Parts: sequence; structure tokens; C-alpha cells
Amino acid sequence: MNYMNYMNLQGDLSDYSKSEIVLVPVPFDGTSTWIKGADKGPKAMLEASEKVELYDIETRSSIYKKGIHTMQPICTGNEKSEEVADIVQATITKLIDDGKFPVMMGGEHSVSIGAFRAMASRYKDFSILQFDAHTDMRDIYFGSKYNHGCVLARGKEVCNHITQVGIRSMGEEELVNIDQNRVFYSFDINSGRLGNWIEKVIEQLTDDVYITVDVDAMDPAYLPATGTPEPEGIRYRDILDTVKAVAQTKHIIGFDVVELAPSEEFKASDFIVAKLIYQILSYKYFYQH
Ligand SMILES: [Mn+2]
Repeated sequence: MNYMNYMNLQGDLSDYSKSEIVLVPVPFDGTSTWIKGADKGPKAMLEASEKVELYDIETRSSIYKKGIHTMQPICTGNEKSEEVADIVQATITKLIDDGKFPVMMGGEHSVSIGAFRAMASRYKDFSILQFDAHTDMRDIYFGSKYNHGCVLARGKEVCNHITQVGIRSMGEEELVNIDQNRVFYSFDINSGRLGNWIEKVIEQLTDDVYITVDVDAMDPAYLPATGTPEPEGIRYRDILDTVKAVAQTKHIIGFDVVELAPSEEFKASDFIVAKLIYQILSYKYFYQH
């Protein structure tokens, strides 16, 4: 299966050796528990990206000039989630060692496990900033430690600073694994009772920050095409403003966007994710370099 290049960039603008940014499609949906289709996510993001403008209004920049290489899918989708974790870890580690900025396109959330491990192998004291409706802190779910409901429990094994934003659903057994001071519930954000919550998020993060965006963090009114939608989500702008603050004060070492389950009825969701990737990249490169 041949995937098109992000934004349909061609020539030097998408050549591996000349690109600072590398997109990694991981079309895997082995463990989703409700609406299937996250394995179709990367292809849908890439197809929608052709319609994203190359000029970013907010930063007045054209980050595509840094070069964005799009890899072909790194898995077939038939692997076990443990195997996908190994493939992702090896791929992301190589990208870091090649001096590239890795951006992973999922896939369901379990694909992030390999990225967390890769980051842990190269950055001593990194943080994970998670946008998600769900805490994903179950130690084991449906018999697997690599289920999408266990991603951040695996993250916790390799990272000491996890901050969770947009949360509004969890199991009682997850309470032992979460730190309430580091969970920013969506209903608290939306009610305004947290005040300047983004400042509080920034205070918790170390210098090197890996960002994992489960797109179900957003309200399903914005983004319905996802495997486990939940009411009372945060806004697209909440994610952007948080990432902007991170880009202004920290070093973003990579990010992923997961759990888009494309649907013909909700094409806007594909575009929102395609554009989110570009806006995060624009913030990173405009504010840090
Ligand atoms: Mn998740």
C-alpha cells in the first residue's frame, strides 16, 4: 500500500536526507474496544493534508521548508501490539539518532508505547504530555499489558513526569496509578475553575517534552471520528494553546497523534488532525529555532 506524502510535498521538500521532520505512519488497530478503524487513520490524515495551507497564519511561517519526509507504513497491521511496540521503538530511535524530529501518526493509542521507550533511551528526564479523554492507566486490559487502555501505565514505567489533559473517563482500578495533581479534567478546564491551567501544566514539565495526542481529547462535537468518543471534551484551541506554551518554554522532542478512526460521514475529523500536525510543527519550529 503506497501512502502519499504529507501535504503532497515532493522533491527536496520530502527527501529523507534533506528533511528535518519525519512522519511515521503506524496503521495498527489491534486492541481497540469499540469503534474500529484507527488503522485507517494515517492514510486519511495524509490524504486530508493535501488541503492544509502551507502558510501558517498564526506564526506567519512556512514550516514545510524545513522538509517533511513521510515514511511508508512501518507495520502491516497484522502484528501483535507487543511487536508493534518494538517496531516503533526501533524506528523512532533511529530517527532521533539521525537528528530528525519524529512525528507518529496512529493507529490506536498502544502505538505510543514504543515511542515512549525510544524517548526514554535517548532523553534522561523527559516528560510526557498527554491529551486524552481517558487516563489509559490500567495495568492490564482485556488480558494485555499493551492494550490501548494501558498506554500510560507503560509510559509510567519509563517516564517520571506524566501530565494528563482533557480526562473525563477512567476505571476505579486506575486511581492507584494516577497523580491527581497532574490530571487536568476536561470539565474543570471547561468550567473555568482552574484559572490559568496551562501555566500549571507548564510548571509540571521538565525541559524535554514528548506529546501524545489522543484525538478523543477533543469534544466529539469537534471530532466525532474516533474509537471511543466521550462527551464534555476540550477544544481544538485548548490543545493548540497548551502546545504553544510548551514550544515557548520547553524542548518538544517528538509527538504523536492517535485514535482517528476515519468515517465517510465525518471527513472534517481527518482534516482537523492533518492541520493539527502542521500547527504543532509550526509552533515548535517558530518558537524554538
Ligand atoms: Mn488514549
